[in-house]
Amino acid sequence: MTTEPSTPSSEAAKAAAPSPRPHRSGSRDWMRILVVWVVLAVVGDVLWIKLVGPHVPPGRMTSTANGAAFDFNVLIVLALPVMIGVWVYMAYALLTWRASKGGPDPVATKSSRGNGPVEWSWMILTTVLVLFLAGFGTYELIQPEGSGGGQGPSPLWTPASKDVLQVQVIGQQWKWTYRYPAFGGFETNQLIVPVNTSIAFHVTSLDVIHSFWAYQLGVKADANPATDNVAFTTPTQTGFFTVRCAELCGLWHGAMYNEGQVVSQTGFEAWATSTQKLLAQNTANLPPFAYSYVPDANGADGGYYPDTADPYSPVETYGAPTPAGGG
Ligand SMILES: [Cu+2]
Repeated sequence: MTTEPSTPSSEAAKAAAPSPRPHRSGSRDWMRILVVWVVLAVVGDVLWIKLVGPHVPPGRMTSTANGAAFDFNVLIVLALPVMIGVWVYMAYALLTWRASKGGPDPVATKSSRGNGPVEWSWMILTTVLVLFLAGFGTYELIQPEGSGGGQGPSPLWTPASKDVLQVQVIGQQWKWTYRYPAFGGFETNQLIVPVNTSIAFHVTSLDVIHSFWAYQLGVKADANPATDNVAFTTPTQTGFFTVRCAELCGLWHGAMYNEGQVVSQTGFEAWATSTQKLLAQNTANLPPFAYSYVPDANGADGGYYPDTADPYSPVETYGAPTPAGGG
């Protein structure tokens, strides 16, 4: 294409004639953008996967934590190229298609008003991406462990394993206690769980609403009074984890935390049987194990009772039978 010298005397001719070159985008521009974009997107994704991916919270301590970290990485690996694409396009446009002094008017040309291929490919690509992520997210919510985040008393999605350890989590102003129905229903403020074992946390509350958040386990479930909220996970590494209350529950909400531990299966067995013996006297004075409780109404005993007005089915379909005397 030829360029026409611009002089004051040729104003009319200039208005009638198509705009002169430098600011029209051609296939060479798109090729350059594509190459820069692909290179930067691949570099960005590889750097993320190698350097950041392995350290993404909440870590790799359980199946659910692993799943959350994996999902986060998938989102980033798909989102990074989109972000880099926008930046590359913007930088290229600013550098190449900007108006130059004495040059043609940059908004006078047809290509500045729209570009069919760019608009269509942007719409189709982003729609496919968002729909794919919606499907992916839904699938990831239920695999591999069922409802990691707590799904009420009868979860739709349960672990494949039938051998599930039941651990009850009781929120109360302002601490967490735990009961182990498979070991006589003793109650302790220590949360000890075995590695490589499918665990069902039965989360409930004795007073206001709390939220059981075992950070490194990747488990967070509402603790509501008179409710048995179930969350599944399988620890895959031993070690310590923190438990916090994640629902503003009163004056000492911020102090409502403790530390739990994932131990070996034999270590757990030894701890649970010895604690059952050690606490036998206490357990005898506790209300029988149940999946939810009501607090002592007049506070005379300072205790709580099995929730006999439980609106839910007393038959547990996903694990332990209803304990004797409970419900
Ligand atoms: Cu709380």
